[in-house]
Amino acid sequence: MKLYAYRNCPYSRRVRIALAEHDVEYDYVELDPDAPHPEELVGKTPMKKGVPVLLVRDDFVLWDSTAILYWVDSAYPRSLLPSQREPQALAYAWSGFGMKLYGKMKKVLAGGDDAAAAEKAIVEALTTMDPVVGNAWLVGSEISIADVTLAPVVAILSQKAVEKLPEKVRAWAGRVRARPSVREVCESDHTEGSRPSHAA
Ligand SMILES: N[C@@H](CCC(=O)N[C@@H](CS)C(=O)NCC(=O)O)C(=O)O
Repeated sequence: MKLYAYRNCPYSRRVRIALAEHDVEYDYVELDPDAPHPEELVGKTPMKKGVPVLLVRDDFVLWDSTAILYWVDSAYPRSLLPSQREPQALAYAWSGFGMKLYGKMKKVLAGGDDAAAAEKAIVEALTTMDPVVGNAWLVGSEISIADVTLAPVVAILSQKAVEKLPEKVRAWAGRVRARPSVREVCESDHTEGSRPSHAA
């Protein structure tokens, strides 16, 4: 299985964190989102460029992070999707909330004039979570796609920004930032190569 992704792309990071949580082995191929797709993908998606794309087999290619997350969830053990109807619906809601912050996350990572304002906007959005954040993960006692979707955003915040978060959100953000899958994906310079199944 091959994942075409880009190191600073939040959608790619979301997929990579989920694959790490599921302990899935795959080959990672760094692909500039604005570069044309390689021959191997041409004619297998409705796009000519863009990431992430998961090539499962030559005749099964997934090109959307949400579809990839759901497919991986049903194809591998250890679900990140709550099985109960209500927590599952909440996990979808949090995923939507998280993805709305991806544009701001990209601006922070890009640096430049907009970066500080983008980080401030992320802190403001995360602050609104305070009344609904509990002592564990966003939905229930296990990490879910809700946390995984917000993780790329939470992981790139400066320490100063984290300190501005209200207490409960800050504690949750600390759990997310300390998660091995999140550190592996968001802190490393690792790009090309294969991601072996977890040894540690
Ligand atoms: N809905 C897609 C969005 C992915 C996305 O916007 N990726 C960006 C890079 S972070 C991209 O490929 N942009 C170039 C393009 O879409 O052509 C998903 O969830 O995977």
